[in-house]
Amino acid sequence: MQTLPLSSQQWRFRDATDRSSWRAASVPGCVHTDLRRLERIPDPFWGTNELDLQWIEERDWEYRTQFQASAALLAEEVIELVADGLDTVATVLLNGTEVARTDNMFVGWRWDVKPLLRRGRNELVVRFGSAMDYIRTHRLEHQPRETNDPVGRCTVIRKQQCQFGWDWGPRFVTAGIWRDIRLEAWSANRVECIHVSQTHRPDGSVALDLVPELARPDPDAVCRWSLVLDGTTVATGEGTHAEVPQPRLWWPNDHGAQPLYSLSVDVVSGDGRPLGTWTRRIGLRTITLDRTPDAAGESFRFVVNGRPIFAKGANWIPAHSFVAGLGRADYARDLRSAALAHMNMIRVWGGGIYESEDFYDLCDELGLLVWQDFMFACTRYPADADFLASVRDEAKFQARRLRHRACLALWCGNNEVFHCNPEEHRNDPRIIAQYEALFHEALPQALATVDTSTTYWPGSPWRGDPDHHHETGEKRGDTHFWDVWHARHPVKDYEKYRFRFCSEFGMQSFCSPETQATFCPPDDPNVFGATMENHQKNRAGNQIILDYVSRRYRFPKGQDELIYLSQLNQALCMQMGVEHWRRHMPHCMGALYWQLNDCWPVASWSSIEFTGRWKALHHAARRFFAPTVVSAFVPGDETATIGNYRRTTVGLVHLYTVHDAPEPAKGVLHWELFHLDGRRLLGGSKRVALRYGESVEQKTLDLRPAMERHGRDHVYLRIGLDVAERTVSEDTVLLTRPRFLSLPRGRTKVRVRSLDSHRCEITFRSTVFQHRFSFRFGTLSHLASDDFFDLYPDKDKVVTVDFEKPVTAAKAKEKLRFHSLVDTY
Ligand code: BMA
Repeated sequence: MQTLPLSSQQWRFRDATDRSSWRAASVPGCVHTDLRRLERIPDPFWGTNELDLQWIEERDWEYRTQFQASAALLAEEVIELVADGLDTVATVLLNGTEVARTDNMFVGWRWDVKPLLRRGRNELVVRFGSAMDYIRTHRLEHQPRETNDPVGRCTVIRKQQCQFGWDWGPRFVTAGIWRDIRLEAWSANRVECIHVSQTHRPDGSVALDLVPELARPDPDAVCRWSLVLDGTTVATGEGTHAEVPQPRLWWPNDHGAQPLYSLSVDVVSGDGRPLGTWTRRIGLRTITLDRTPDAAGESFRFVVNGRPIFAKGANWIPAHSFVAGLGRADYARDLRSAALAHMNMIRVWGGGIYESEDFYDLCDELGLLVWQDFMFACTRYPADADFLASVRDEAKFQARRLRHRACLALWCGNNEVFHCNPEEHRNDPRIIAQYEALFHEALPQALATVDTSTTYWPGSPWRGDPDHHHETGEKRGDTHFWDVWHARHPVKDYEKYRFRFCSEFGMQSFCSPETQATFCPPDDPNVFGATMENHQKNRAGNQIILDYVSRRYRFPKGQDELIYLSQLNQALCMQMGVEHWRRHMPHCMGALYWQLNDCWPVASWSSIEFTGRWKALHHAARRFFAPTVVSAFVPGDETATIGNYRRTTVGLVHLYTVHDAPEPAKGVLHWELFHLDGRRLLGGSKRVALRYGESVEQKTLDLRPAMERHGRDHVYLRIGLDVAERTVSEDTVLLTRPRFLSLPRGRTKVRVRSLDSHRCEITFRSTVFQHRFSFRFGTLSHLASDDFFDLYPDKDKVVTVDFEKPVTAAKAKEKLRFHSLVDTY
């Protein structure tokens, strides 16, 4: 097969509405990034620029290129124009003749264009109609009632939905050739792909079945395959069956290694002609969603290679408002951070895109299981015949593209579509029929023809039926829990329910002052000013942040302190939820918080800011998702008010160990109650056995006598778990709201030692207890092994810091600034 790349040709584009002059364009790309590169629009993320750029979505845009077709190319029997992604309402013309019209961003296209091609110069034009215009003129009978996000009728088009604005994202409705485009010319036949299925036998042996899928069916075609692991060919053979010698299994992060075999299949036609080679990396593993009836209802757990896995992770949204230009490095930054925080699952949420190959490559490499939503979110969708046909094509295209991936754990029909229907619609037979046509028929039926090994789950949340009460989530299925945040319930409400799997829950925070500086004009920096308000897309967001912050912390002396407190609160909330569900392992087998990343700089639920900086939450996640943790359950409420009086119902502290590292271990659990003046009031330790998949209540402490004696505002409990004489998990339990603590002020000593040109070791030592100590280096970009931790009196805390650019110890020390909770007021 011959390939003529078209993405790398010179492209030009213009506003087709007013037929402005042609200018240089990028492919893959989109109109917003092209306009920006040419400086025809200002930075879309800066200030309130977003509001002035809405005209772009109302225009039609035109892209064109010229290319040479050689005699050798034209000599092939079939010449196809292949577009991996067009966004979205496109008319494709080759040498002035219409080739096709498209209206689905999520499918790849392939058209036979040989009759239109000529030797020498050819011209390809792709005209993009305004998506807004399409929405206003198509499927007018479809009038969903918007209940969640500002989407409304944009669901009549198969286009990345969050582009129309979301509660964390701006409205930038793009147009463009957003993935690769090329000509493929072939004769006789073409290899579309190989359907690989794995058989794992009880004796540990693994076999692969290889079914070639060809453009023209050829029952006599022969496969010659090879398997390469770490650069060494481990097996070769002919035929559709492959035995893998000494198979090495692929495991999720923290459960084992991620060996990836490169599988290459040469297909030769019955009459001996080579038809093409298909090469992909595969991981040997089985993944099932185990839903077995049990005493509580029905399990909901992923089982990998026979081992039930507690899913730890977060929800993924598109990594940028303009996804076309993203590359491996962009994805690597956040996905590596996810793996560093001990995540083993990422949910690709249904209001964005099916991600790029780079994304799934990284998930394969890092051991991040992918819960893959189909791209439907939060509102009703049409179900007319054309729409369903387009969705079927989309499902088959995506499943064919991704089914061989080691990381692919689940196909999920949609995000919250059923429950976003207003109450009266949920019982409307016509609306139920539409829903079922899409999520119970079209999608699973299309999938069944293509991917026979990955489980399909119709929606998230789902319980096997549309019942979405919390009590049902304690019995079966997956749950989105938004009582904390959207409904402003107490944070302690995380501990109210024993869900089987919590696939969404979240708390917002502001992004750091450093990230804020990348989009906020210096004369409008106030978090409630025009710019910052435009970078807060949840209408009630700022109020809810303030509400939760005020429940726990003192009135901060400035905005930087407010930002820091918002991050502490967010980290605390997610810790409260995750540890509760981990303590209920194996009844509960998953906690995926909302959300990992941002698509622009904004106040949001993310744990990683748009600039890549870790919020307090991401550092906390690294602690609370660790394979072995000590976790305190403190019944009652340290924030309770009874009548007009502040009362505590806190007195007992239950200490748990939670272990999901594959190897058993022996540990020492220890606890110490301290007075804030430095006195040690009580303490103890216990030898504990740590076994896979077990959460064990190891010790109950009755702190009432000590609290009565010293006052709960003057004490803190330090807990830790050591394995092999190393502390693997530690935390501080407060018995009052932090704002009532009489935190002492002390001195902090710092030693900075250079480890290499980009890396320093920093040792902090404080004379007093400091809660949620945090440090920064101004604009020096870096990743620290820990931050937002507690400093205990006269104990060294050692962290390593990797800087993006070379830095000396002296420079790092000069830039270093630090503070802890006591410094916020
Ligand atoms: C969830 C998601 C998103 C939304 C988030 C925060 O339900 O599915 O639609 O961004 O809540 O409100």
